[in-house]
Amino acid sequence: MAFRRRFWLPFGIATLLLFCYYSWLTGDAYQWAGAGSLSPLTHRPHVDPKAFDDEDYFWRKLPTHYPVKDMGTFPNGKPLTLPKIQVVFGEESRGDKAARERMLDAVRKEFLHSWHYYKTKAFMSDELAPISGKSKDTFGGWGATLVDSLDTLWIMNLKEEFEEGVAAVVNIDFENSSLENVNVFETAIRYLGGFLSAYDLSGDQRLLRKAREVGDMLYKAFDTPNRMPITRWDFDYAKQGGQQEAPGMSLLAEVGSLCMEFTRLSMITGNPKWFDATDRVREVFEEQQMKTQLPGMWPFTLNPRDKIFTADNTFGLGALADSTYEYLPKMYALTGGLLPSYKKMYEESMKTALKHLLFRPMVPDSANILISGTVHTEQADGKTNFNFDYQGQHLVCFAGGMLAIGGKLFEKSEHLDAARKLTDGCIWTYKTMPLGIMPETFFMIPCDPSKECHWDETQWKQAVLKQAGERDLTNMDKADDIIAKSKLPKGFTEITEPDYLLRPEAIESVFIMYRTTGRRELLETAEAMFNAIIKYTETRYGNAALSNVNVDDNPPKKDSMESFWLGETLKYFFLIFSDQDVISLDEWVFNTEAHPFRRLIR
Ligand code: DMJ
Repeated sequence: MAFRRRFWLPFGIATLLLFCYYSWLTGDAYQWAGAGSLSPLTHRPHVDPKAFDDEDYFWRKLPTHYPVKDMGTFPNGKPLTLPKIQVVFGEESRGDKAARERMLDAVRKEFLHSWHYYKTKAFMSDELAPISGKSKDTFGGWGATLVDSLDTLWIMNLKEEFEEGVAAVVNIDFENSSLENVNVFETAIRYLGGFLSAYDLSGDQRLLRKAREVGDMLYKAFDTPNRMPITRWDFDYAKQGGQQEAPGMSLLAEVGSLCMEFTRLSMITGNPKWFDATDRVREVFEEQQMKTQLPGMWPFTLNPRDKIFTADNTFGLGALADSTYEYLPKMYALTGGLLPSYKKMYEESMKTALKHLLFRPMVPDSANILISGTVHTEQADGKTNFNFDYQGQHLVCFAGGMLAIGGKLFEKSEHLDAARKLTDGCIWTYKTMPLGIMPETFFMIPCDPSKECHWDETQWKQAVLKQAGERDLTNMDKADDIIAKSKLPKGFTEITEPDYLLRPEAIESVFIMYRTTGRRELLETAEAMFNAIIKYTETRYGNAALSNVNVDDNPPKKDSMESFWLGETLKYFFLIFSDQDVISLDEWVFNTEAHPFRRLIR
């Protein structure tokens, strides 16, 4: 016995040491580097501080005018066990699997078509012009399409192209910009988000270094007296060390949706400064939330200079606002539930949105769908009146996915119900349009919520007349004339912007609904959407935005392919046909540009 014990002791110690060394090497250990608390992150590569901690980097060395005095830190404690977001998928027949794999090939092929021409004709520029084959710099000239595409390349298992991409991004120079005025939000979601996600997936330290460079650059936009960010940022002035101030007017989405990227960067590097920067913004959002003209929600424009968000009276979930709301449940998921303020803000905002913004449109097949509109408040005689725009937007299609995630995380069945109906509203719109593609913006007629919702042709025609500004709502000939001239499908009262800009929001929500419900018919929906989009957008050099989807054939194209086509739209199309454990929503959370970040999980 004594011999055995003596023999096993050194062996046991050696094994333990080996295990510790391995854990240190792979980073497969507890980590919220530097911020005080230890949290388990699986499959985290080891972070070598020397690889990214360059004290001499230009944006880091620039003197700070308004230094932070009381740097905030990430909360201590273990991440919570949060409810599962994804459903457990059942067995799949061989035929179904084969059909899915065919779609994966089709999506990958389409990606490679655009990628190939981006590489040969526009590499390192922000965008490829898909008709002329020229290049464009629209987002600082730092290779937006390249950075936005890196994680898609990884996910599609195009590792050679990924390697080539990583080797190229190393040379991006964030000390100079092709734009005088840099959009901080777009830079954060596309570049910082792109680098962080590609790093989270691959563990390549070169990507972390680039993320830190962008992070240090953007951090300078927070060097204002009250530490609120400048959203449209004078790059050269900042570079020359100018004294800055937050603007008196900024767009909601551009102030409210920097937190995921900044927080993830702090989580990985262990430097709390980025977390601290957006946590100060969060404090103001929380403080102002119930004081606005539609308590619970924030208006489209804010005043960061004075930290007052009460002046504007227009509210919605779409353009100008969207990702602020999207990031509330996602921040909670990202940080393992350690920031309850985001849960609270999400719950308050959705209580208001569900009550005041969603409407059921009157449509010929009486489909039970929802659309999210826009509301203008008006204060009169101590009362708030609401003026509603029954407007639908492609951009607002993200909301189904957001409510599905929030509904699962916070166990709210009414959110799951709204998520389904909102996503079905987008699917309905795709199906109803002549090319099978949803337009950018349109108007519809609401059902009266106090009555059963049935199609009424006369009521629709009256709504068309009203939308056109006609006074005589009985003139049915005039209504027929407008309907014929504008080619209005039944249910729509106007198609205000008939473009399709290669946007992802509809397939994003269809993907999230599929992962959260397992409804197989969503795969058919995705296939139909994909086929329609490819049929009409494909060009010799890539895929082009369409300027009118309300035609029977040959939609006119624009010489534009935004980076989100490869970064978002095709990624979501690929993921819906992938196995459910490829970027599981229980391990990853997407930023608003579809870049998956690793969640802090127990
Ligand atoms: C993307 O850049 C992001 O999703 C953003 O939040 C708004 N929409 C575009 C794509 O449509």
